[in-house]
Amino acid sequence: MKILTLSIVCLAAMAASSADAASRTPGAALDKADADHDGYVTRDEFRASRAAQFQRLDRNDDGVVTLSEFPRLARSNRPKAQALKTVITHADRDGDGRVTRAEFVDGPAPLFDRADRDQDGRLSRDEVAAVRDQLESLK
Ligand SMILES: [Ca+2]
Ligand SMILES: [Ca+2]
Ligand SMILES: [Ca+2]
Repeated sequence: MKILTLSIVCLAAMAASSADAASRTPGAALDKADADHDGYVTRDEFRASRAAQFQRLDRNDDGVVTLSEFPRLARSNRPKAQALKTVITHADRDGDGRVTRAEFVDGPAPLFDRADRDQDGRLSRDEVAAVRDQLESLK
């Protein structure tokens, strides 16, 4: 349950940091990850979407994300700042207060693992829909 909560926070932060209104829900973030639009989100596509996400979070483009990159967010929007803090804390596996690209992009993907019910390494529309329902029922 803890892992699922983290995934939700993670996706919420992903959605929050995106300027694209269509990606403001966790489910939409997953839909968006299907880069070749074949109806399946593969592990590579999921990873690529995390890489894109990292790029958006890394505002000064130094390959490291820290909370100090979001001074305005921290002041103006508490829930988002809290979500971001949680994401950074969990992604920061060596605990140095900075999240590197490797920590963020190559870290474990509990949401993907959980959503991939038949464990074929890709998420079908049904699998994405099921996890979206789950996430939305927890709101
Ligand atoms: Ca795909
Ligand atoms: Ca770190
Ligand atoms: Ca699957």
